[in-house]
Amino acid sequence: MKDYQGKNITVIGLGKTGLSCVDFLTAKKANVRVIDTRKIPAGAEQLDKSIPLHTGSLNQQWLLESDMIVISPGLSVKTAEIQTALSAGVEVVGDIELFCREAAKPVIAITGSNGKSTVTALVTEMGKAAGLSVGMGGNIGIPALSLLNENHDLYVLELSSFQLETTYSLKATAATVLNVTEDHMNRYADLEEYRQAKLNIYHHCQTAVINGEDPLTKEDDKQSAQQQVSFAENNADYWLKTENGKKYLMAKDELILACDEIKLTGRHNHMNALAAIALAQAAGIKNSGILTALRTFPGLAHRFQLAHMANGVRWVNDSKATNVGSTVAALTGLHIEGKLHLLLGGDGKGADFSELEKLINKPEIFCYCFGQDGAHLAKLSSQSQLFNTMEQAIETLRPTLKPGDMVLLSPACASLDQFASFEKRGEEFTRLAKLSVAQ
Ligand code: T26
Repeated sequence: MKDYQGKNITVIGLGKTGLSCVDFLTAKKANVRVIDTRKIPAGAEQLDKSIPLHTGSLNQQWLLESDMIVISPGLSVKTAEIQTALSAGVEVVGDIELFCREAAKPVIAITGSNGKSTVTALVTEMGKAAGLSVGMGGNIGIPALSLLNENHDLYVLELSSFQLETTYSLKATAATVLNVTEDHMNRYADLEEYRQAKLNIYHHCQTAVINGEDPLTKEDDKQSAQQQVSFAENNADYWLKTENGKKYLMAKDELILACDEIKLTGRHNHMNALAAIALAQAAGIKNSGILTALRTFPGLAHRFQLAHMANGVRWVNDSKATNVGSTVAALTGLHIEGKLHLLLGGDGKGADFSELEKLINKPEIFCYCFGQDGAHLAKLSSQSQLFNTMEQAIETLRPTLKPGDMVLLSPACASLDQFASFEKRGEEFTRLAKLSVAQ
């Protein structure tokens, strides 16, 4: 369905994305109703009073009266009321599906357990530096539908596994699953179910960009991309050449840039850079733009960001580390002169934390655990302390800080048990970090 005029369409889940769906569908002259299971949903005050709104539960009757349901990534398709509507023949899609049916320009699509926002922003900068008008959106915080009618030449979308579960019409020019490590086990039966959602990104794509070091990112026979390229340190199309101890980003035999000429640091970021180059080249972005963006892109807020430096202590905000793989990436190859004071905690979403054990049991690492899964995390290492809140943890470690130390918030958990979002958690960390100068 692409002609929505006169159709009864229920949008489930408000917030920025739900509002973008309402705007899009009302402009298409659909009869729109909105449901949100929250009593007071985010964005309710911005919803036009003429749009019927049901809150606090799912309204099964409204769902069954619908020609189509547009479901938020925040609500599981497995929910009984949604399954009942599906069984009754109601079409259930997400906002990304609506977007894909309309988009008339090439789409670069990016998913993965980690690095997807970084790669999305970097590819966007590559396109812009090459002179294109680039519309960036999706899970990165800008609803994809809000990009339509902005006259872009190219779209770059960050897509979550939840968004990919309800997307059918994506035909990306280039698509990648950057990596698959455990996340969202509170919503998936197992890693394979989560992976299968992510692999949907390759369906009907022109070029699949796979991670040569992560077999879980390879397409299976259900997807069938026209072409496949790989990124990895060795034996890949996009790779890292090492010469006299110096590393270089390579595209086949072509030298792109020395790794020390890019602002992103760490091995995982070299992989992110290779993936971005692969996607950009597959979409025909000129090398001049690719090089400019690689040289200048500073990385994202809340992603291993230096929040404050005082008295020789670095305070690093990696609040975006909402899963174990992300914290593993932060700790791998990290060199610190003094001690590392690591803040861990929040909602682990049913994760297995054991991979952290070998990385955090080191003489120079001290763990400060908090939140819903704090006790679980504190058991992983001998030098750990348990607190209720991140603030209490920081007030305890603050007097012990010495020049050369690092305080790192890389919590391996979602923030939603104690914060509105990982951004708010990162802002709170930064505020507390900056208190350290005032004495
Ligand atoms: O910010 C953090 O700390 C962690 C965020 C995670 O671990 O990745 N987020 C999610 O898991 C997640 C977030 C999953 C969104 C899906 C979607 C959104 C959009 N963000 C979130 C909640 C949309 C709707 C809702 C809630 C709804 S919708 C509905 S109906 N009833 C709801 C952490 O309660």
